[in-house]
Amino acid sequence: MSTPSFTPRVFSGIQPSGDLHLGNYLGAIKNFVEMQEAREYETVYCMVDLHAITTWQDPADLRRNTRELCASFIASGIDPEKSILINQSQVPEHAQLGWVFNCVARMGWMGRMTQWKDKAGKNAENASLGLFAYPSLMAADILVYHATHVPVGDDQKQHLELTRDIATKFNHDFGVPFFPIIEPVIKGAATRVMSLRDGSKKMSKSDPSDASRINMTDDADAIARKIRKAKTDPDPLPDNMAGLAERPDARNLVNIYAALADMDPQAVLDQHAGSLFGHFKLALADVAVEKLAPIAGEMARLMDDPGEIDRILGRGAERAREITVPILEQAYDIMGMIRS
Ligand code: AQP
Repeated sequence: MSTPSFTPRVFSGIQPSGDLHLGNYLGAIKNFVEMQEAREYETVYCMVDLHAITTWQDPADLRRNTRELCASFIASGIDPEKSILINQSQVPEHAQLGWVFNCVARMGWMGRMTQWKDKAGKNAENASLGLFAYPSLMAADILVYHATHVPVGDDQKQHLELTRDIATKFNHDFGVPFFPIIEPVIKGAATRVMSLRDGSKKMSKSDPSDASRINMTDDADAIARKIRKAKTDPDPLPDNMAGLAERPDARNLVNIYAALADMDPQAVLDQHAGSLFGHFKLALADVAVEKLAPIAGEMARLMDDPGEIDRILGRGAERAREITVPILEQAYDIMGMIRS
């Protein structure tokens, strides 16, 4: 099979399941903006509402969270003219190709996903079938655009491997190099932002403690308070990263500082070696407030006009379908489905 060349295209998405946090911003949204501005790719960014409903979502909350996620994308610098900005359920080809991939992917592949094991836990019998099939819909989200690059946080690495496996199996089964084998883009100083209360746990919207994360809607006071209360240790900052190897809480704060200030973590230590955390946290709070408070303010302004957000998403869906309809049609044709 000779490999065709694909248009360099970026796709990534975030679930509108509420409490968008600093991990989502540094692990994903900040890179989305950088890739948009690099102008090396077409960029498509998505609110994945069909993924959100793999666990229970109150309808009013889902509607509000989807608009709020859209507002956070725009407030962070995603320009709906430069990028295609969509809500997943408004582009039906995602779910259609998702079904095809349910028939390509194997049960064993899905059962090995650590996110499935973590989220279903001991109660797998009661988890939704959608939660189990989540990675196959994620593969469809990406491949229905023939996307080539996918910026995500470190926790999504395994799902992207599975996307590559699904594309490879489809191409092999039908003897056509139809789907690209995607490249994950996991970059920055904070590909895995950890909880402010426990440096061994990922910062996550499902953590019951609000103090464990900085939410993108937090105001300057809340940001500074949460950083002040973040778990640390009594030792001063070392002068190199090796000195943080056994200090996950301290390392997390240094990485967050570096990612927010667009610095290398070592450069942060060059500036702050010898400081105690009382002092370093003040500096970190300044950087965090400077970066995040304007985004929260702009999100609030955009949320005052939900009609405008809906218009942006409607226009995004139209532009997206110019890409997704022909790709799905070709996939169906390759599989022998009658197109007339
Ligand atoms: N802590 C994190 N550090 C770096 N990146 C992160 N991402 C999420 N948490 C971190 C990245 O954000 C993007 C959106 O992911 P999602 O919509 O699948 O949400 P999620 O990963 O389910 O987010 P949470 O907060 O972790 O939700 P729960 O608590 O439900 O599991 C992805 O690119 C992800 O890597």
